[in-house]
Amino acid sequence: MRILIIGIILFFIIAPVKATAVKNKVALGVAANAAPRVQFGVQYLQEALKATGYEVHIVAPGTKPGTGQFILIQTPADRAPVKKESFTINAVKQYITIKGGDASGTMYGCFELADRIKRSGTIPQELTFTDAPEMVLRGQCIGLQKPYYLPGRNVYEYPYTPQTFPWFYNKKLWIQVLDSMAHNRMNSLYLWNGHPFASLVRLRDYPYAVEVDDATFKLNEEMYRFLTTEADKRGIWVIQMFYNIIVSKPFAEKNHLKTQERERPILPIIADYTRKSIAAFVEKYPHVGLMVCLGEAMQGIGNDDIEWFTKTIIPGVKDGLKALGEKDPSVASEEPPIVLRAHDTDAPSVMKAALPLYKNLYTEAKFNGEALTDPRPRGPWAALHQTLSKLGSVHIANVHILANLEPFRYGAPDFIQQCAIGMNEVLGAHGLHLYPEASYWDWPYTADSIKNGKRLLQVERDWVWYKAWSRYAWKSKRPGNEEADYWSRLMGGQFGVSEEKGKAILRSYEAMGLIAPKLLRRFGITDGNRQTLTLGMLMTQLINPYRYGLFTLLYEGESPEGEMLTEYADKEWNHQPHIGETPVQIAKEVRKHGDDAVAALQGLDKTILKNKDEFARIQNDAACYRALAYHYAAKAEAALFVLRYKYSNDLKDLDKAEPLLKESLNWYEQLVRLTKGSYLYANSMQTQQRKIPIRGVNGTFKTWAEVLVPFKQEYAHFEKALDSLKASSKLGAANRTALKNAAVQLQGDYDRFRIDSLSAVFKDTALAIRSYAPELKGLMGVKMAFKQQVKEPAAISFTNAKPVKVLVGFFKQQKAAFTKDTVYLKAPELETNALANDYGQADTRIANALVIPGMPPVDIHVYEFKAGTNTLKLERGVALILGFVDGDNLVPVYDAGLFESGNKKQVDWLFE
Ligand code: GTR
Repeated sequence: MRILIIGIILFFIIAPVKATAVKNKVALGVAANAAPRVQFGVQYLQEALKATGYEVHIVAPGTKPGTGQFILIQTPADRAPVKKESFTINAVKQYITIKGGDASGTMYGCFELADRIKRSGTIPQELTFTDAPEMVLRGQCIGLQKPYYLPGRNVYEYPYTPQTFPWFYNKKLWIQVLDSMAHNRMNSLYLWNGHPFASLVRLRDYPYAVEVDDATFKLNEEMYRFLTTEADKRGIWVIQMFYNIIVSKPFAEKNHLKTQERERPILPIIADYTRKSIAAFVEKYPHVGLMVCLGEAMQGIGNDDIEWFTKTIIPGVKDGLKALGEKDPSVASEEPPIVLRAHDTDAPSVMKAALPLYKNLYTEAKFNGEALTDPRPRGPWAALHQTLSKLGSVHIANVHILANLEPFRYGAPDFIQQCAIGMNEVLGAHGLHLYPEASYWDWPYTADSIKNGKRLLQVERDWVWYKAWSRYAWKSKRPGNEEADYWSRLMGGQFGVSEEKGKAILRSYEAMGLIAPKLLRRFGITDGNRQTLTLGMLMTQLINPYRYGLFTLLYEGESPEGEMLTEYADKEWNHQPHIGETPVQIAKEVRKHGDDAVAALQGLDKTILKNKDEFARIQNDAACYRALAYHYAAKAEAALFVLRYKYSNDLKDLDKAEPLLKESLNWYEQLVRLTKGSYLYANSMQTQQRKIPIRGVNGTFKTWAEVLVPFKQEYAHFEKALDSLKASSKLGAANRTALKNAAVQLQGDYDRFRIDSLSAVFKDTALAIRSYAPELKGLMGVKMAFKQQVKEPAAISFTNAKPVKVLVGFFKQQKAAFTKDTVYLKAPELETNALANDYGQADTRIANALVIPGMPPVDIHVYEFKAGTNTLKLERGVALILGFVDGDNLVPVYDAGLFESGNKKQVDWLFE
């Protein structure tokens, strides 16, 4: 017994001595010729050990471990096949092995051990740990794009130059970004651009196509090599994305073409130029992948996308490979990977045609459109992903532009984790392609307004965003309590406070993180960046979303089952049961999330030890989110009373809406105050593509202060309308005057039709008008041939002495958004065609304007032309040309409510 006690005492005396001795020296066994990424991992481990107080020596891996601490780092070549990027750490007393399934795995093993040592302050003496990623591709993207168009250029057209993208040439910044990606275990970096080739390769047959000067060209080559080498060292694969069909400006000018034109067929010269550009790129940068967007400048209907992919792009890659093989036979057999985007194309059909030709193909589709709304997409949207993920190639879920999160911070790990689980379980995705959290078009900066004009970096401000997505892309299912501890520790650490206080910060982030997804999926017009959610919505957008080109997929595929405001009001009035998530429920929930977000941070500011300014900004974001939530909630409730009035005709319903509308306006004013001085803008895409709540041309309507003006106007209008309604019950119907035919000389032989009941509208069918919006009466339409429109694009030339507007009727498509309708021409839509507003045609003017029995409802858009000889070009697909009116004729914007099944009353006039 005595001996035992002495033994125990001795053990306690000796043990710490021994531990200190161990802490002093560590030998790392690494091969001198280890792969660069292994060396990168070793370097990180070495730094962690040094920072914890160890003395580190690198020795040959075969060195016999002595008495001290030894860490053997290996990528054994002879192991049974293991998962890519996997690793195992084994620690038995002072002997540790890190074994990677490949060089990346070994690097991640080094990171894992280093992080454990940093956390505990000591080297583990007993550990068996194996890890491998769930998602094989974990990537983030950076846009070589700007918030505005470059002079004389169109959307996506941004040559790589130091003037436009100074950050692209900043090596220090790249290292910071790549380091943070590597430590988050991201393995792919996508660069987005319309037509990057003319900044990176010079073609023998088209030397004039290069669109940067010689010095810049050289610099671009240097930067591209630097970037790909540094990325590779960190296990990151660079992928260059491009849109089709865009050509360089000098190429377009020399060949008298437009740089991009959706209506044009595939021209041999463009195909040849593109094929050669791709070949030259593959030859020059064989380790860079390609991501292909078969849109937005290609014809929507027909087989152009399949043709282009199989006859231009894939052959271009093969040509490049062949040329490479002739120079260096060792790389000839490796097919560089091609990622096909499902955006604006029928990806399943394209893949079907392409897979027999090329094996190394990946697919990619947007997760929740251009927003974050729902972890588990449904319906047609989920079906697209599922179809693609079953092809046998790797399918990647793309968290695209976050149009509903801009510009505030987003750091709700739980919501992100649910999304990663949804990607796996629902969509079958094995890859993640992550956009910046906000300010995509303004990389590398955030929208925060900081003293002295300083800018914050996205890579720093949005660290939670990047860390959380990568963490759950690596492994999605992790116990909730462990996750809460993990994030609380990190968040507390950021501000030098305890884990307990970190928990409060996490609570705030989680609450904030639910507000924007819920708001958009219950009240939004679109999942696209056509709408900036955080700027609010007009009342007419809430009560009549159809008029603004409602993107129904948002509700059918990217939201849990539930009801829109209009459906809810209809069911209430008809005493029908509600289904799923309701607007009333969401109004209540978001108010609570706003309160929780603010409350969790209350008082903490006094205890913050580090990064005080950033903490104050998070507090401000929480207050912004609360104001936003209350603003939307009150406005949605007001909208429900307005919608009720449609059925009840009872002014008391409008009376009930009034104070709620006022309340929402008050909250908006608060948002204006909170964002003034703290944010430069709400949205980073500041071109005319943005429409909701207010058109954002030339950088306007990007702040809350600007949008407050129309919000006040609609409130004032409503008050007046309500007063007059009370004074006289007559005011309901707005007076509308008929539009007048303009004098236009058509070139060619066309039959015309007069808009009236029973008029036949096509040359080759008996389809005829039954009813029409009153202002269309008497307009002279042009009879098109239905069958021909299905097959070919249409072009009508005409001469007009004065400016004219052409009214074009689009049939509402019946198919899901990702497939291409094979009959009807899709109305110009900025979600899939960024040029859709060149003639002012993007907006629906008169919705549901005609009834042609047997045909879908018709929306009218207007194309504006100057005096002279003009050509209206329409892509393939059936549409109506309903007439020409003088340019100064006001075509009203409203919903005529004409459906085959009957008329529907509108109340938009109360607000405008
Ligand atoms: C459009 C969006 C563009 C771009 C594009 C795409 O809807 O307006 O900014 O993101 O989608 O997916 O490439």
